[in-house]
Amino acid sequence: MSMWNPRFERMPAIDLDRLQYRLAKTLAYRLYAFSPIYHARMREAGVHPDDIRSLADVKKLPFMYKRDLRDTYPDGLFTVPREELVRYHVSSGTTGKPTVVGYTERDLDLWTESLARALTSVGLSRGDVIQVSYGYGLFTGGLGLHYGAERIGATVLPTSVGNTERQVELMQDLGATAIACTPSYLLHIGEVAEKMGINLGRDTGLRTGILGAEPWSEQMRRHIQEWLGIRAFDIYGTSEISGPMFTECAEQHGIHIWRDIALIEVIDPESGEPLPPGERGELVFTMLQKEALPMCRYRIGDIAAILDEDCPCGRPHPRIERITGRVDDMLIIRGINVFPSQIEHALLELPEVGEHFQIVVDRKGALDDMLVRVEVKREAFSDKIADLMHIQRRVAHRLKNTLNVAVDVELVEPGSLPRFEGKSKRVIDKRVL
Ligand code: DLL
Repeated sequence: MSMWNPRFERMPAIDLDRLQYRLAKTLAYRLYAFSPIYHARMREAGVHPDDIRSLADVKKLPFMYKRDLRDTYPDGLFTVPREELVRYHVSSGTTGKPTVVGYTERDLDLWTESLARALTSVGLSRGDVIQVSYGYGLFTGGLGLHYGAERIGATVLPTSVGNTERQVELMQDLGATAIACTPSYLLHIGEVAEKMGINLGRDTGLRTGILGAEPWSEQMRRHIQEWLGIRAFDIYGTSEISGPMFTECAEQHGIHIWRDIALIEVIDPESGEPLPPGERGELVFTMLQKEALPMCRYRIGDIAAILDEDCPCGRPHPRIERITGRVDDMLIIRGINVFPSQIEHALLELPEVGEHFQIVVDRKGALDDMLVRVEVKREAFSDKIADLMHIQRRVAHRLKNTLNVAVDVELVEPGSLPRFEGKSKRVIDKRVL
């Protein structure tokens, strides 16, 4: 198995412990000296960088939150002078002000290093043609993957999003072996290709998908792999930690987080207390080497668990399980917590319906009400009402079993729900809270 940077990827755990401790302590000093907000927060918590005497002491440091970035818009959390910045990215977010992130030259270098390791770990190298179909521009996906792919010596095809027929033509003509995009965009590309009479697996050289930027399920992976004849890998990151940074390795089981780059914890989102490996909770990231925008104990808002076992690939870097959703996209339907990813999981187990669905949440009186609209597969579509009602009952039954709450189901015609080029928007929340 090839590694991009064996020195770090195979570093013994004991050395990684020492390295993380030193880097975390340096980070605490950096923030204490250069971040007025975090300085104040440390004083309030009664902790000084000198108090960090072991790796475990990192837990004494106060949390950072997404709202800190918004409250200090645009650059109140930056710890370098403007002249040191070589790039900005901006994340639109769903509510309020966007978040602005900045990078020094070294920050970009480390981001690219992280991706070079990740792309190598999924089996890509010089000789591969990587089609980057994440958006280029303010979003971190396009440029992030672009430089990562160039660093490993692969050939980049920077198609960005949109103009899907042309994406398919170029993929064929230039022999793309890998594509990086959101899983929902790959579904769309696959459908458009089929309309053009092309099956991506059979008629192109495509072998690998680097898919992320939104939650997706194991069922979706299976579907994509079987339908398109490729291996699909999960990639994770957020603009606040740089952008897309970490992927699964060839084992396809959990995303490796490089310990020399980030220290991760999983906490109970209510109490803030640490949770043991294997338990799901809110991910907390401490970025150990970032210069422009150092994030320390950053509550990223995503829900995952740290896997307990060592990875057969031999890298002593912890893995996180697939992200199931965000603390803030959890829907509470009549007191029960529901994640859109559970719905995807359940629907993909039913052969009559497809992967295209939409969730409409509304409030009737004091009660939350959820409607799941799902496309029936062309093969299962029928003009007999009785057939459709049978499918509808099966879907409703399966969803109730998975979610523990009854939801309404509406079947819609194949191809009638929106398709997405970037992140999908599956939830329509009509509640006025
Ligand atoms: O989405 C960075 C990225 C680009 C990741 C390309 C992967 C590939 P943001 O726009 O800041 O950055 O959005 C970050 O997207 O907090 C998660 O909620 C979600 N997310 C990202 N990757 C995954 C994934 C980019 N693999 C937010 N699974 C994160 C589930 C993901 N959710």
